[in-house]
Amino acid sequence: MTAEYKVHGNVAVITLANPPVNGLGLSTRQGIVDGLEKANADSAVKSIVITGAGGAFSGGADIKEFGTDKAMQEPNLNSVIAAIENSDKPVVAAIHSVAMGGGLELALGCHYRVAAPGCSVALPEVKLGILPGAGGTQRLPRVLGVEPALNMIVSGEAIKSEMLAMLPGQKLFDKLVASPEVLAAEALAFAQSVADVRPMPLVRNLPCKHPQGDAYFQFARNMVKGMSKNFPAPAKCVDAVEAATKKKFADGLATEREIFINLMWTAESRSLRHLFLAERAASKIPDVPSDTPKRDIKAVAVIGAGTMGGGIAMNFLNAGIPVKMLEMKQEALDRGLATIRKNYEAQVKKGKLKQDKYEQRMALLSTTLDYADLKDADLVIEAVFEEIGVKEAVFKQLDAVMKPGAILASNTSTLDVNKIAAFTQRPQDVVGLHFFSPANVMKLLEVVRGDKTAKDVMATVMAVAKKIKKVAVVSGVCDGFIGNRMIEQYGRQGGFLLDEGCTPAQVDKAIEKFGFAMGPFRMGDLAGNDIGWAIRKRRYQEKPDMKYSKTADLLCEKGRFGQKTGAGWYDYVPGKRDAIPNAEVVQMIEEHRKSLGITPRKISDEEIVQRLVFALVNEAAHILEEGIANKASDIDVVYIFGYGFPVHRGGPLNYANEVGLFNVAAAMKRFAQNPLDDAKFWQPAPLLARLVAEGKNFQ
Ligand code: T1G
Repeated sequence: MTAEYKVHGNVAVITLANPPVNGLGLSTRQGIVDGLEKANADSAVKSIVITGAGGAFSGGADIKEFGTDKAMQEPNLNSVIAAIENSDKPVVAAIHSVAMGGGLELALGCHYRVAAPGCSVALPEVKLGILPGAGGTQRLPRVLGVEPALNMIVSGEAIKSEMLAMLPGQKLFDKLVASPEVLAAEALAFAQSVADVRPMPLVRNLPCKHPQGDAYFQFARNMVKGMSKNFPAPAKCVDAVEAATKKKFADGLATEREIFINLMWTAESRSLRHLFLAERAASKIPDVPSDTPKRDIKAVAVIGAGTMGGGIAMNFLNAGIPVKMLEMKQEALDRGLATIRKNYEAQVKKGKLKQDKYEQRMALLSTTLDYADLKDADLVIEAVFEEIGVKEAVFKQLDAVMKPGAILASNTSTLDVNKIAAFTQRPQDVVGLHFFSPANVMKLLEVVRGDKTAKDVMATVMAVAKKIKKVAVVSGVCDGFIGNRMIEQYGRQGGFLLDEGCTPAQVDKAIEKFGFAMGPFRMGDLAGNDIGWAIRKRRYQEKPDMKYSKTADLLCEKGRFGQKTGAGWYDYVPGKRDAIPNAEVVQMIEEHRKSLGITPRKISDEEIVQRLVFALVNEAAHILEEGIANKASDIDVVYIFGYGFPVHRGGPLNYANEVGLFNVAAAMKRFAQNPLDDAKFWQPAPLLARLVAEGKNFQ
């Protein structure tokens, strides 16, 4: 049972013990009910305490149980809370560290709540596409007030217990103890002090009103509308809390329950729950046990003070890790330092960073022109020009100066990490750390594992990634790793669509309606069309049989590289990012079409989206079966955190599962018959074909 029962004097203590966060899975729920029965049957017991073992009171319902019959099996959480409220003896929740979701709802069902400071209190269900489903929308407004409660429920954000305890008139906590260390003793004493108090207070019996009712909820609905594009849950949170102010408790609870169940079955909620687990699963490497000893990373060196080097350095400075930055020339160093300062000063100006924190971070940064100064770093990351000869020179230098056991990382985005490792005598210490620009902002980090990269190096860099707040995904060595390899197919389809009859604006609008923040052409203008141009030039040499539309080359030959040149697929007004369609570009595309003898056709938004997204899916299937990615959910994580794939779709492979792989393959078969497309590419990857034949999904 994952809830322990022990009697201390005349107080029974039920301790949730379901690591890592005391998720309220079936066995834990059953353990609570059994404990309550025992305590109520024991005449020596006068009151009851419920608390959590380890680092949490409870992180809520067990997310890993969702979608299984256990999640709904009795006693469900509402039944557990009813058992608490119907107890003949007072039940005191002793809350510490984390009280979230169902964990907070459990505490709200108790007669009293004693909290330690520093506890993160939240109803984060909205972040999973649902809403609190065990009375949270009905009880929290009764103890905090309607507005603070609705803000917490709609945002899903955690608030510290001591902050909530200061809210005027709050009835969430009956006592806030001085520190977590005294919580157990104080909760026992509190339980003894209320043993004979009758009637026992119940949150459900408290009044719940808002003085400006309708006007307030109308205001709330308007506020929520803006933040919840593509997500139904936030608006439903407003409905549930409004029900708390207008209905009897039992009816409000029934309203909440109905909304909860409906939201649970939405594709948006399935996507968010998938991503919650996928993001955490990404840090697990099948053949590297989580208890693998890690190297100590106390000091970092960054080579290259350009945009990437500066951004990379900031990640470590933000985490309090000293950084030594190396460049070849002083003016490059000065420029790099100035950029870092500018970035921090902008954050200070916006109130996102305190001046003293900024100064602390800058104090951790030193610079040098001499490789010898790097020798004591535990991890060195090179972010120099993306050319194998330059990488060779750098890694040979590093091999000569870095202390034994230092990790040598390359920020390369396309080059072969095995080749880079072979420039050194220590390939086991070489790894790829592919940051995404801007490196101090983008959360995704592709950790590229060389054939010889040691397991403890992998374990170390995954832990470092978490420390610098990156979402790390392991990739094998191939051209483009996971993300860029897939985006190349996405971009190719974009070019074919132009040749066949679309304008850049039509393609962008279709995929932006699907949920991408930016379509391929606006994205090209942002990143710089010359980057793709350089890759295609390399491709024409390396893979002459790989088909590309020539429109992008024609655009680059006109110097239309995008925002950085003020014009790309679109025009841009200096200082603004609005993409203004350009008639000459459309004419250039039309003339190119004519030169190919192509009669343009009307292409539906649905076909545009399918060709762009299913191109990602098919390439992902190849990446999976080649072992470049360890699992399908890792690829979803790459696309959500690195390429702006719409969160409510859960990532390309989750989306393919939602569409049905049979339907994906059928669409690909249609595309293969289009002579202007690439029939070879649209052959389903063997893994995809196998899954379709077996009627299975990507796992
Ligand atoms: N259920 C199952 N596992 C959970 C979990 C949960 N609720 N929360 C965390 N874990 C696992 C997580 O998968 C990871 O596992 C490990 O704990 C550490 O997580 C009826 C229905 C609690 C603030 O949404 O916000 O209650 O990878 O890396 O940074 O209304 O986890 O080690 O195998 O995030 O210290 C509502 C979600 C559920 C809380 C800790 N509750 N969790 O953060 O560690 S729905 C939530 C968090 C609900 C009721 C409804 C965070 C955390 P592994 P971690 P962390």
